[in-house]
Amino acid sequence: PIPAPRTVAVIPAPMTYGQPFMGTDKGPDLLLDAGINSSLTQLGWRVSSEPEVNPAIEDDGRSTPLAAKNSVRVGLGCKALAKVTHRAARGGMFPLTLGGDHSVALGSLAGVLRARPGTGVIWVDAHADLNTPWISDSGNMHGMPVGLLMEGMVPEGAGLLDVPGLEWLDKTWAGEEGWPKYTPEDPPPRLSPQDIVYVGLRDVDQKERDAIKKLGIRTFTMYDIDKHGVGAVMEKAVRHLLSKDLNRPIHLSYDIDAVDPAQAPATGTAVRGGLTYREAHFIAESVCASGQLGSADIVELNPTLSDQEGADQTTELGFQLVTSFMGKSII
Ligand code: Z70
Ligand code: MN
Ligand code: MN
Ligand code: MN
Repeated sequence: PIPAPRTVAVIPAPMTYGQPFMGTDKGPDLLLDAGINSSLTQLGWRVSSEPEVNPAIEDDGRSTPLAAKNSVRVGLGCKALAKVTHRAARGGMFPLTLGGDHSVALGSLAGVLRARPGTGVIWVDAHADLNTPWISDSGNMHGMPVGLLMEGMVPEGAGLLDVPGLEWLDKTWAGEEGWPKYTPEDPPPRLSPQDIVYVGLRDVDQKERDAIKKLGIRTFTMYDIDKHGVGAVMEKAVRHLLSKDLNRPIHLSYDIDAVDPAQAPATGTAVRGGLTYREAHFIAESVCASGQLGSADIVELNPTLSDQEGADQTTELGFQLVTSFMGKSII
C-alpha cells in the first residue's frame, strides 16, 4: 500500500542508445521544462525530483557476436536506473521514468519487479519489444525490454552473462551496493507470460509473434481496439491482470509510438494506423481508474525527428498522457 499523500519519484532517463537516432535523450527535459512536476503537485502528489540517470557510460569496447547494439551503454544505464526505481518502490513511492528510448524500461521495470515481484504490466506500444539478442533482426535494444525480462525467452544453454552490460540480470550476479546479490528467496527480476498485457500492437516481428503464441501472452492489437472499442479492451486488459490478485500493483509502460503519427509524429518508429488522441487518453485514464497503478514510463519522444510543430504537439501529448494516468480527470 502506498502512503498518503502519495509521493512520485520523477526520474529523468535521457538514454538514446537503444535505437539508431540521437534525440530521445531530449525527452525528459521537454517534459520537465513543460512543468510536469508542478502539474503532479497540483494533482495532489508529493514530488521527489530525482537526478538524471544517464551516467556518461563509455562503451568499454566489449563486443558481442549477438544482436545487441550498444549493449554496454544500454545495459549499464539500465542497471543504474533499476537501482533508482528499486529504491523508490521499496520506499513506497511511485517511480515515474521519463525516457529516453524504450530500452530504459528494462531498467525501470527490473527495479520495480525486484521491489514488487507481483507487479502486472500494461505495455502500450505499436511494438511488442519482445526481442532478445538471440532473435532480434535489428539488434536495437529498445525492441528488447520485455524479451529480456520474460521467462522462457533466453535460449536453453545461454544466459544474460553472455551479453556485455546485462550481467546484473543473471542469477549468478555477485551484487553491489544498492542492488544486492540474488538468492533463491530474492531471485533476479522476471516476468511471467501471464503478468503482461499488450495494448496497441501493429508492428510485430515474426519471431515475436511466434513467442507471443508459444507463451500465451495476452495481446490487444489495433484490430481488437477497432473491433471491440477501447473501452472493452481496457476492461479486459485490467481484468486479465487483476484476476490473479485484485491488489497487485500495475506498471504502465507507455511508448508514444502507440499513438497515431498524426498526433505523435516526433518519435523514432512512427507506424501508421495507431491510437487516436482520445483512445490514447482513455487508456491512460482507465489504467489510473484501476486504482492499482504503482509505477510507469513514458518513452520514445524524439523532438529532432519532426518539425517544431510536430515536436511541440508530441511533447504536449506525452505530458497530457502522464497527467491522465497520474490522476487528472476531466471534471
Ligand atoms: C522492432 C525491432 C521498436 C520501439 C521500435 C522494432 C522495435 N521490433 N520498439 N520502436 N519502441 O527492431 O526489434
Ligand atoms: Mn538534462
Ligand atoms: Mn516500445
Ligand atoms: Mn514502439
